[in-house]
Amino acid sequence: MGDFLKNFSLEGKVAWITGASYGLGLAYAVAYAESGAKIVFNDINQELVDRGLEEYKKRGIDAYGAVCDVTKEDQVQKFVADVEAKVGSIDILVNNAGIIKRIPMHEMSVEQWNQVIDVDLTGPFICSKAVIPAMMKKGSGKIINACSMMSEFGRETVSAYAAAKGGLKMLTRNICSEYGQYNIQCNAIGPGYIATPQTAPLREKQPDGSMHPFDRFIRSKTPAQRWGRTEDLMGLAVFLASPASDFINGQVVYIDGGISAYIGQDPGNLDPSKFTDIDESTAQ
Ligand code: NAP
Ligand code: GCO
Repeated sequence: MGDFLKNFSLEGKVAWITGASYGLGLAYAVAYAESGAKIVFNDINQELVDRGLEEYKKRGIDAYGAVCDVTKEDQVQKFVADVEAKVGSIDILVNNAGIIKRIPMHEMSVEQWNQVIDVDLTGPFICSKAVIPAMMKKGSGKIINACSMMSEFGRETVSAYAAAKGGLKMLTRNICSEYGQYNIQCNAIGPGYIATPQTAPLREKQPDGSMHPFDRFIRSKTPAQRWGRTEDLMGLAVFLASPASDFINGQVVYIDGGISAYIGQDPGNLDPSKFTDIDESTAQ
């Protein structure tokens, strides 16, 4: 065999995944570590960072983790300086940290709106801004943003989240436009409905033991008729961080079991006996 597969290796790279103590961020980091990268992560408080460090240790991954709020530019600049001194210059940034507030728009306060925009849109701006100068100097870099179905679609109660994730799609294109000449690629992963703590309220069983109505709704919208698993996203995350994707820039790639290609079916046609249940203990 030739050297082709080496293009997918992250050997020697430093990868910073924001908000990666659990959930999708943890899955990206595990995939990167297995592909040879050194892992750096932050989270919003020490308890979460400790939880993350424990998770990485359990998997034999020597990760660097520290508290850093992605909405605070001074904290982010300090985090990046510390990483440069202790681990090395950042080659790969995944803007994963995110929050959602499910509140009807006419009942949402400006403060709640701003919180979501701050974490989900301004956070990626602040973190990208902090790593781009070193990437320009080095002549290479990968930035991967966490887009969503809500980068394309709306739905009840998620106005701020949809506005932020739609904006993040355009920030992705703009980073590509501005920094492609420095061999920096900025792309986004657009997950469908993935089983993590963020989506757990949408799968909660009803008091009578039946499935949450949203669970049936999502299966009826998804040709695969199941929720995504964090492992479903690992291959794309590695590809977009690796030299194999060096000429892919400014794109959002959706991993959604087909949701965005499908008009959906009447939920009443589904046969729940064929549903594979989510093992919530793995939805972390
Ligand atoms: P998650 O389970 O809620 O994890 C997000 C992480 O970000 C948490 O550790 C969270 O801490 C942290 N965080 C929140 N605010 C932060 C801040 N200001 N600074 C630093 N860290 C912060 O989310 P997930 O489901 O893994 O999703 C990860 C990303 O993918 C998010 O951007 C999400 O919007 C996006 N996404 C998820 C899905 C899905 O179906 N799960 C689909 C599409 C897109 P706390 O625990 O304190 O909140
Ligand atoms: C919601 C969900 C979504 C997903 C995801 C879809 O309430 O509709 O939480 O927004 O988390 O972003 O891609």
